Amino acid sequence: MKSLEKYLTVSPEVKEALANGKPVVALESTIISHGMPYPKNVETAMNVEKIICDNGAVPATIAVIGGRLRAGLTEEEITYLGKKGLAVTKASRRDLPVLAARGEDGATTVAATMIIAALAGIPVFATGGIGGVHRGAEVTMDISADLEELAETPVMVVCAGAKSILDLGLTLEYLETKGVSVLGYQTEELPAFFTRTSGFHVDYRVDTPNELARIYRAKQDLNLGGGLLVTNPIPEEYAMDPDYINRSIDEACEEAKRLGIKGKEITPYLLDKIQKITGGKSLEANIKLVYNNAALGAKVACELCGLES
Ligand code: PSU
Ligand code: MN
Repeated sequence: MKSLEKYLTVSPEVKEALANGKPVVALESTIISHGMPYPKNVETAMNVEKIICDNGAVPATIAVIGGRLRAGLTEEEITYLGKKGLAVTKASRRDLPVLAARGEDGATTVAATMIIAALAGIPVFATGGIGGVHRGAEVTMDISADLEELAETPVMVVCAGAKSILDLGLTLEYLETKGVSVLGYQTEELPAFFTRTSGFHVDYRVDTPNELARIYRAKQDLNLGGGLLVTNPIPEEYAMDPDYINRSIDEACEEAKRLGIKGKEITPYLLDKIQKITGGKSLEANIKLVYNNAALGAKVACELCGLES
């Protein structure tokens, strides 16, 4: 498609895989530039790519570089985004046309990564956590564009649930309204990122990558539109103590409120603050759960390629 080529560049490795029906897993870049400090961010991003390869799929890290929507980055490009950190524009749906027209860089959120993955033809995307309905959203109206994207764009997002920096109950209500199935991988309970439990139920428990693939396929075949949310709990051995992490999150949320931090700054602020309050413990858990999601994403992508069409 000519108009797409004007904006989109798919790396040779990813292009080859897609053309030959091989599994590909999309990865976001806000987690690199705004979610973790350098150099851990780059180290983690490279390990995630390796885990995807080890599980039989091709990684496609997604970002906007020099105005081009990119699927599949080199190590140098990942390092560039990781070093530039917060100086890179955090790019969600609204930011894409401006960055593309101006030739600027952007680190893509879950929403923007889904858009570019869908344009490139990649159905599976693995990350850490998604954005959602923020605490106090009944007043601030702060609801992440990630949720709207899940409603509209046909990409399966594998995450570890959502952090309780969000209102998890309202996030689930929003997803229900938008018709997004929330699938718990080998669990009935919505995981809360650092912990395996949250007190909320998922819509369905799904026990195998094959069934996840079949649910995705059915959604496409039925033209239901939109994506799916797979919530994969952090492995037991890396899970944090719920009281400890929830106290740290509450403290971070109070500090953000006191400082009047709002809009797109709030999520990166809270992630950084929680890392500082926990003395880096939350960062270690964060890295481990991303690895776990990358492996599951690769397995689902493989299953999807194996399904009869
Ligand atoms: N939640 C996390 N880690 C993250 C993010 C969210 O636990 O890195 C990032 C993701 O890129 C997500 C974005 O798409 O923050 C959501 O930002 P906002 O709430 O401004 O939409
Ligand atoms: Mn927001």
